[in-house]
Amino acid sequence: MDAKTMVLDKYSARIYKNRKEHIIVMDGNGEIPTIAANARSAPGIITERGCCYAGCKGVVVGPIKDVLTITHGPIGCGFYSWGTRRNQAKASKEGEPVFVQYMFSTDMQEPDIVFGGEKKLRQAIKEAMEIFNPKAIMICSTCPVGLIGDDVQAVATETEKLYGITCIAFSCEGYKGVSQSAGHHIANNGLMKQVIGTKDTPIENPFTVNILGEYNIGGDGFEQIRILNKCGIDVRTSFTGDAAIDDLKAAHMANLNLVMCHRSINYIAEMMEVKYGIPWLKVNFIGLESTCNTLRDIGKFFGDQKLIDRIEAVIAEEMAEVAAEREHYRTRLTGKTAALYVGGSRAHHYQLLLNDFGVKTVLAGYEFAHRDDYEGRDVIPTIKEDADGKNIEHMTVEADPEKYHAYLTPEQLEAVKAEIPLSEYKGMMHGMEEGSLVVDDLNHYETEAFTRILKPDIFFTGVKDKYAIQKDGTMSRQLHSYDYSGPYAGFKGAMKFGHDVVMGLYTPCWGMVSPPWKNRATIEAHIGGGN
Ligand code: CFM
Ligand code: HCA
Repeated sequence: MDAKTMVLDKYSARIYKNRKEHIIVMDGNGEIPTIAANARSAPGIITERGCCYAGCKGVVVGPIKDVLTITHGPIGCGFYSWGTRRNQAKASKEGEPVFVQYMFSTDMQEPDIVFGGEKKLRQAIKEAMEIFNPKAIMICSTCPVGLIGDDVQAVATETEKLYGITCIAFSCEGYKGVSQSAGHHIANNGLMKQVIGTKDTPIENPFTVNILGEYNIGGDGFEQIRILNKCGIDVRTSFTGDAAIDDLKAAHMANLNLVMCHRSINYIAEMMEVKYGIPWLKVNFIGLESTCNTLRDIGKFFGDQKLIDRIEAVIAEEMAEVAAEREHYRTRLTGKTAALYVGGSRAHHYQLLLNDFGVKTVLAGYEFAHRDDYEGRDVIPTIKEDADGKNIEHMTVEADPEKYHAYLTPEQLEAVKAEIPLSEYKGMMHGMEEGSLVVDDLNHYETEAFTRILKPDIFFTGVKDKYAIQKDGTMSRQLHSYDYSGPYAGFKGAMKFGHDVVMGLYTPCWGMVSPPWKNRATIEAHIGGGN
């Protein structure tokens, strides 16, 4: 029996039918199969997914450093999203605030659920103004807020008038989507409507970009900006790692958007292109080869010979600097195998970094990606409207008569599109080897089962399953938080990654773990009811 059949075999007929569409065995003939994605998780299954609030507050809104974000809801939601992704941030200049290490919440109690929570929200805003005097406040709603009908939008409008600051409310109740993905969309809409384009700070350098979908986990964004600056490219802002609200407001003045994590930010990328004329380029700073390709693509977009030469000089210098260290890790890692299970883009990006060190991927999956993230952007017209789509506004924008600007003429843009991934990305399945598995919404049972069958040397995943995997005798590293290491992006980050993986794999402890399933009988049962 192959791995997929062995794992599915334990399911009842109902769950089998559901899950079989989410698990693909790559056949290596170059054709990209269809996968079921962005659908509700099977009831009763222990999924690793998060909620809509996590996607909006935890991922997109939370990292904005000088905005005070209030979680309107019971304390658990705020606690869960309190700095846990280790988004790094430093003050833009002396005296400027950084709020990311705080967690602000209205701490709703039963009486607030019964009598309404708006009063408590107003009080929280008043306290926030008195103690911190922020230039902007964002409100993120959790499940009960939507259920009892608090009008958070009205409170935000009132706050703007009362205190003369920017205040935005996000109705990102956890239940609004099947996963974090819905929250990304809601956050994107809010930023597009009320932030981007509201401050016209001109750029000083024509080679000025924004980095979209970079949240500065472990300082990844810092390393990307270091490299870009060295090439002579300015970064107006990241979305939203280490971002300052005033820079986000003036993001529409940049000449190119670089898209790191397309899953979480493609909505803004597309809308900024239509409204402000800024093309977007899919980039990847994870992996040495990927970083070099990305830099060369940016050079091609701007088409300036001096810039192109500078980029080549930076690549040569940086690659020479890491050459010996890379070889050290490569000799220790070549031939090892890995499984990766992360949110919506890292399971792809990190396969390329692993390739740099000769590590083969045997399984890769996403928590909440859509079909295009697996299969490639060209399948978008064939995707059926999903559960999230019905709950979330599909914003349409038009060209802004005053702020629209184009760095390239339409003819130049077409010509350069033939060479670099402008407005497009290939899905994770492209390039995955014959026999490797792609699994959408991997659950706890499948994680354990696939680990035992495929026996990867290392399983990259998150906090919910890392320890179960390690107790099973397989090394696991968190690709969300980097286990508080990093950065892993760019040239220097790739070395840090190689270092951490070698350190972990060459620790003798893995051979000493004796998982219970090896020496004790385990209960065998079917999952999902039935027999
Ligand atoms: Fe994008 Fe992210 Fe990811 Fe993501 Fe996330 Fe994240 Fe992630 Mo955790 S935005 S999809 S919603 S790269 S929080 S910084 S690590 S699951 S793979
Ligand atoms: C989230 C955040 C998360 C969780 C990480 C994990 C993150 O999905 O709400 O499960 O280890 O990166 O912090 O993805």
